[in-house]
Amino acid sequence: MKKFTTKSLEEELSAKLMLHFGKTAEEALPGEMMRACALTLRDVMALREVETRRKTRKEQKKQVHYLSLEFLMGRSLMKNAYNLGILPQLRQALENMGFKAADIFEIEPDAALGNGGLGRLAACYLDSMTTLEIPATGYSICYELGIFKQKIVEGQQVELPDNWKDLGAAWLLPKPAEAQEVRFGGKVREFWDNGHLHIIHEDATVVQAVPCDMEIAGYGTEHVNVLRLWDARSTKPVDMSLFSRGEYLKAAEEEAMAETIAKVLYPEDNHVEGKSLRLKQQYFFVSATMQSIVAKHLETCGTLHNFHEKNVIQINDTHPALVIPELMRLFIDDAGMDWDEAWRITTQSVAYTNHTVLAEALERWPQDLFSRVLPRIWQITLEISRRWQEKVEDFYHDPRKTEKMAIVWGGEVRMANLCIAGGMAVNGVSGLHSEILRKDVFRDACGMEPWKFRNVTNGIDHRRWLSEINPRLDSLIKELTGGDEYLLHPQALKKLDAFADDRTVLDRLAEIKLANKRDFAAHAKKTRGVILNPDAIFDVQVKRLHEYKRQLLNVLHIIALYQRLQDDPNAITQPHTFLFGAKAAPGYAVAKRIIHLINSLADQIDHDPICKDKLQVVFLENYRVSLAEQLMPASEVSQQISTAGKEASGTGNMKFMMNGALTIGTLDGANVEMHQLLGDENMFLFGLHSDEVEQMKREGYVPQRIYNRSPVLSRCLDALRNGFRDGVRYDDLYQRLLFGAGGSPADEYLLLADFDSYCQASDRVVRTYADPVQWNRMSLHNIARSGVFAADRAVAEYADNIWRVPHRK
Ligand code: 26W
Repeated sequence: MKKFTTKSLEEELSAKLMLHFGKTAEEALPGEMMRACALTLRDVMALREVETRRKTRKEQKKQVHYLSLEFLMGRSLMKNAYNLGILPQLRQALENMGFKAADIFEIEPDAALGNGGLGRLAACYLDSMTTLEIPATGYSICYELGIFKQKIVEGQQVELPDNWKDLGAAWLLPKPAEAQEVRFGGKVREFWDNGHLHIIHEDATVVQAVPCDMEIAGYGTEHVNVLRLWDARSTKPVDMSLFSRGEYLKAAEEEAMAETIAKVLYPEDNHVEGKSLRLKQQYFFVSATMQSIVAKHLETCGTLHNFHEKNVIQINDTHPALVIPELMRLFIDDAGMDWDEAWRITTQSVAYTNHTVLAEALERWPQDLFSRVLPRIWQITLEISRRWQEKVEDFYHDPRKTEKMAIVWGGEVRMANLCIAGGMAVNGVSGLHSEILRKDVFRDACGMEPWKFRNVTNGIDHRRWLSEINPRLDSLIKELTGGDEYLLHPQALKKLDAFADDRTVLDRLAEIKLANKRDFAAHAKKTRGVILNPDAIFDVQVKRLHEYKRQLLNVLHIIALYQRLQDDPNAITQPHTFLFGAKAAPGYAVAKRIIHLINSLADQIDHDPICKDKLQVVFLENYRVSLAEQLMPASEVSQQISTAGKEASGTGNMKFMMNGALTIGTLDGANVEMHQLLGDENMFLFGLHSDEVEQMKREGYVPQRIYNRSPVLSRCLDALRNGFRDGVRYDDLYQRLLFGAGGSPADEYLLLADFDSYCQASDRVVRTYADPVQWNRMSLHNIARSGVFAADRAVAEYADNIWRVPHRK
């Protein structure tokens, strides 16, 4: 395989510029250069991909198919160059050709085909599956618009379309020859012929699914996998047969529907609405995917009887749950298998990961919508449901359990129960979360089939989230651990623990953090006009805006600090900067109010001379993968403050930890496991535990009592009502916390209950920061023990325990 040198890269880039844009390097625009880079790297990856595929087929290896409605890929140029081992050469080639390498990397838009944690997890796992040399393919929709771009106008979120494909499509390789047809609506007719039942799907609307492949290079391997993104096309530009029969509207309707299917990513995170377009998106990508997997399997093996031995379908939450009835349809209707065998193979092929326990995020589809849009899938789902219900009745003889575990019930189709019934494994994403699934959310199912329930604690791509984005820390780690072992064996980070008493090492850590903070401050100034003081504590909460994540708790504490400063201008000696980044789902009014509040508070503090060089609040507009990459290396405090029991895992927490930030957090999600590794002495824990949260709710929680008892808290809350210098009042938020509103109980997420404990933990943070040796030592321990949170470890667990596929060790 050809290995690039700076020189050969320059030649290759010049050739691409000439062939594709008719330009020399001197004439080329940065965007054109970025595309030339993509084309160059794609050539290498394409060759390797063909070779990987050839081997997989020849040796009939078992393959993993990772289905997700979301892949939050971010940028690819630096990542691919890094994994291919040519990042330094590419940088140099770009500089030699008269470009600033950083500008070329910066011009690439994020491929933001996801909302948050679940989508980014899928992207990290693609990297690890490839690096571990597992034959794997990711499948999703080629959304024309990714997650919206956020602008803050007068303190409020405004959503703008994210047209990522102009430049982003540079990574996509359309494969029209592998298109599939997906059928919606219409009627199902059954007839018997020769003792065989035949199913005819009539008058269906047919949408064409065209795959666009994005190649995924692994690190330190020639193995290349693919992310297959399905684009939706109308089968014919205009259906002339319908047209000539005078059914103009229907003809136009089909075209319009086909085009809307892949138009836009749903921006709701942890909240479902039974929208017909969303159901169509799910079936569209599931059906296209399963048809192509089944066809390829038949090509290589000539039979479907061993399908489950050669394929495993991992579904990322319930969003692709329709794989279960769709596989049954392909086996029964198309391949003529009987029900029992089809069910046996299906249930040995599919595995389901749950990512949330929030009731409003558990998918349920209205039965009338489901049966109208997917008539054949509905018939099959109903039969699955009937048989499952029989099994539950036989096992429990308890109508309450039958109801709870039912798939079709009360006019709805419950997707989580479908996944439990039709899958071989169900896993949560952290120890605590999996325990809550077993003991609470899926308790009855677990009682019946305990072997299905597992845990795989999430992980992140440590090569991207540490090595690539934090080169200073990467160098130090390599120097101290004796080489680049940690890149493929993240547990080698453990060796850093041995330097806990080495003052020069601790000083160097501090220097690195300061340099990263300066870089971030310079970047923030250049791109946003924000002035940051690099000597302040960089205290960061970045994640989707949701009440359970409790950004509002952070705000309340900052208001308390601000009021302390009003009383005593010397109350703060250490400058403290609170950074927020968060997108709110466009329809989530409360979340948008909290964004407004953060901006009102930021403005208030900005204009108060007392706060100068003491207290600052910054809302970072349009938080996204590429911004996270700038921010993580510069962060010092990581806010992970969700109500215990609600955050399934968190993965931002891991990114911060790996970059040496210290966590202030509750015992929730993966924080629990971080705490087991770090002990009380290396993180700042506070708040109720998940069982205490449950107990408090059972016993009747009355936030007003806490308000009445705590003068500090009541003063903070009153400040919300009275509003800020921009004239905006937040009485609505005050009301929500004290009395409840819109059907939700007062202070649903127990901010008031945890307020005191949070303030104390925050004071500990500041006191500890005043002792740099101790702080840096804690930071060192955090980095050293973050190896388990590498995606490589998580993917190896999936491979060993669920997928049963071999992998590189
Ligand atoms: C259909 C609307 C919708 C969209 C996305 C409902 C639910 C989701 C996801 C399940 C929300 C999500 O991203 N969950 C997050 O998944 C991460 C990866 O496992 C976890 O680390 C986070 O704790 C969890 O909130």
